[in-house]
Amino acid sequence: MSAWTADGAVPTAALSPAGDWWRHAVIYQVYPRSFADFNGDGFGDIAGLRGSLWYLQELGVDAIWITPWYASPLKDGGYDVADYRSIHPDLGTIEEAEALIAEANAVGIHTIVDVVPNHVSSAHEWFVEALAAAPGSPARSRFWFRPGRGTKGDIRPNDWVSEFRGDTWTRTAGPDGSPDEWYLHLFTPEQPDLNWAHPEVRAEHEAVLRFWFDRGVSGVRIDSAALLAKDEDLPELPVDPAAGSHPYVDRDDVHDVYRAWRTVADSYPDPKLLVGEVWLPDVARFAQYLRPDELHTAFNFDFMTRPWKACDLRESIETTLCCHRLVEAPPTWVLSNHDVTRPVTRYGRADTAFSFATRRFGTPSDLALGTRRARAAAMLIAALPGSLYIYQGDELGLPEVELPLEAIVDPMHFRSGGVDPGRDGCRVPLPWTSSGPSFGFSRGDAPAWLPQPAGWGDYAVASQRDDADSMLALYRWVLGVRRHEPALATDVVTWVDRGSSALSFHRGTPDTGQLECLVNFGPGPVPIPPEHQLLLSSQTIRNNQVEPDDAVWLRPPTSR
Ligand code: TEU
Repeated sequence: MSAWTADGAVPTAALSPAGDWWRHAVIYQVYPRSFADFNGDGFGDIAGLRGSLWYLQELGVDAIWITPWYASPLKDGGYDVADYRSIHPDLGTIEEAEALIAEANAVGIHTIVDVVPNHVSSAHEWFVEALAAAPGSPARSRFWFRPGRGTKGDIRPNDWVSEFRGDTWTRTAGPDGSPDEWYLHLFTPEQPDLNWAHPEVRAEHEAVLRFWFDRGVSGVRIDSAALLAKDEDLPELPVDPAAGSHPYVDRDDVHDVYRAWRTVADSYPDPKLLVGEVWLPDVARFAQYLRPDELHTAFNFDFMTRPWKACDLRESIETTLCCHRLVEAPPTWVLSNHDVTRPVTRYGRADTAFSFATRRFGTPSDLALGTRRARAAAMLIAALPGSLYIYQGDELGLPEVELPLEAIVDPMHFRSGGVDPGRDGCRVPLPWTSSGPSFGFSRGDAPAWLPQPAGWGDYAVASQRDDADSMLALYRWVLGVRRHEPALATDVVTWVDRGSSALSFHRGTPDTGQLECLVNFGPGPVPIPPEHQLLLSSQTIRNNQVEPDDAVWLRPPTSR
């Protein structure tokens, strides 16, 4: 069988001009191993992405962010990078990556690649060299090697807890096999942390940025961006650290790194975009990363993790708009990514918030309800000012998959002692056709690298593409209206009172024309206000009412 392909002509478009395209962009996150497999081995590849650009054009995105595609032992889905200048052989070659970037650029799609500066793979040549070198050697000083505590050195240097749970130190062995120093890893032992006080670490990453910028990428997504700088004494965690004084989260000197990166990014004629993965509860500290000489944007995890409640989401929107305004950075809106539970599943649960700490097997979800809410959520975020991120498959309404235990590969699952199902459930390969051995994901007969559940074909691109009621059709409408609607190009958000269970705001001004977005979070219907023209709705509107968990975009009567 062959993968389903578009029959229509592929429209051509020029890349949007230099400048601040990213302020209003729709950025589609590609997890390449799970997107499309054209060489037929069961792993998605660059060929599959190149051959599917038509789909992203049709969807109407401005850019793609590609999660790590580099050489890697895959101990953490590629976030253990062994070599930034080569592509993992399952995915393709550096020449194919260059061709993809050029082809995407030619059809108006910017490319963003992932950079993982906090750590490298234990297979990276620097770490291999460090292990072979003696304690105190220059090769070890690029990492955090320390002697253990206690008379035998067999107690780890401190008790920091891994971002993936468990401890953060692994003991090495000397050439004769005897126990030696320990090294720090905030994630898995196969991801040793780099020492960002070391000039070679800084220089190498700036060279990596140039390597990819020179190949035509428009920006980088920066992994775990707030974790790089460390207190060189590696002290135990204080009980209640003051902002900026935590031993490794959000230290003040991390900003020097991004100021230097901004200089690199701005040295190009078409300035390059820096997008930070910054998980910080303190919005004022978060905003500091977005000062004019640092990152351009950062993911809005506050909004992403909130429950499906009008007051919570309104509070998050207000805080977001306010903290970004202070530094004149555009907000971003994110419903999910490759680390978190899919929205249609999350929004159908009793607890609709997201937290890494509470993920459990067998959590029930009402998928019909979750899907209804995810449709409304897509309309809500697309109506807000700033840029949007869409994680691959959310536009198809894919649910989180609970994989059989033997299929799980995510270290988060294993490091939780098997309690947390981990993140594989949102990384299951996309269905392109309603039938076939891998639902069109693979052009060969190899099974998809993560098993697709029965019924996966119901979500296929081919089945949704011509169905006006599908999630895919809704996303295309939403992005199409967003692209052309002058009211949505402004920064103006004016709240409108439609009752306590609705969230409603106007965009635009009398000059641009206005658009009202109304989302109903309550148990009963909300009437469409008189004389408002319906532009778009997340469900078919009956009796002029917005039903619970639905959203509408309206044209107010005084507008235009
Ligand atoms: O995720 C970072 C990550 O896991 C942290 O956000 C962490 O959960 C947070 O600091 C908790 O406060 C990125 C990638 O998105 C993920 O896929 C990788 O596994 C991870 O980095 C390690 O590179």
